[in-house]
Amino acid sequence: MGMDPIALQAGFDLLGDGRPETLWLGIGTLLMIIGTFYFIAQGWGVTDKEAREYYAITILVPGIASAAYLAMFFGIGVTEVELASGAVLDIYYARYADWLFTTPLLLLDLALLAKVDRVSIGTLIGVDALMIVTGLIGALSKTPLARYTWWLFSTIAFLFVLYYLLTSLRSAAAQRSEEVQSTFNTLTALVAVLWTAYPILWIVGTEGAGVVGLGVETLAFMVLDVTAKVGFGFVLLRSRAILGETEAPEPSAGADASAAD
Ligand SMILES: *C/C=C(C)/C=C/C=C(C)/C=C/C1=C(C)CCCC1(C)C
Repeated sequence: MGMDPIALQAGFDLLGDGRPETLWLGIGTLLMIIGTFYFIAQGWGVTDKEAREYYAITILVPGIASAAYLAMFFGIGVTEVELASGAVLDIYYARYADWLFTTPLLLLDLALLAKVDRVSIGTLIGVDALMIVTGLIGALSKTPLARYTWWLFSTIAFLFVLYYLLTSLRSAAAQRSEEVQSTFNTLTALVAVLWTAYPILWIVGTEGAGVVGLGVETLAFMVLDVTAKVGFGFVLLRSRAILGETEAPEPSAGADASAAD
């Protein structure tokens, strides 16, 4: 079993089942688990009510992704799609299950920072879910026309999400403290750049034109996923922006919360 340059480029068949991309899926699993436990350790003992909300949401994101990556590593959540041309594609659909839950949670973090109302949160998350589901339909489609049409549908939904973040949410965030504004702007820039890479990778990768092979594509999705989840959480949870506006206990909080630190 020599490691020729091509094998190095595409990954390494760790499980011996003919899937060299398991190297990247295995590394992705480890990094997501490390991120999850790092955030848990960081959040241990945090008492601020608002901060705890951000911790709960942000810990769930790499937690869910750990499960999806581990499943894909073991070959669960992957299916063969036979195209009209006769070619057969390996589609890791577990990604879409991961993204269907994790992208709304990431957007929820931003919506909480901006303090927008429930209708705005619902709209943002609804359009985001539409983006993921239409992407999945595209990945499972059999003809190039169908695949590119669903990609376009999903990409339009994505542009709505981005537009909403950069307009409504951004102006809502502008009403809040300096700390919140700067964290919101950093995270939104991170999302704008990283999330834009997903539709591009999909269309040049095996789901689209096939310019990029499955090994390189799996590696690139892994780097994007880890940065968009663990990197995002790292920036958010280190910021003082997640602390409640007043440290004073609410009237209903009970006697134990009234002792000032
Ligand atoms: C942690 C995972 C994240 C942040 C995933 C984000 C995924 C996207 C922004 C995916 C977008 C897609 C399109 C806009 C069109 C093609 C299909 C998708 C699902 C790759």
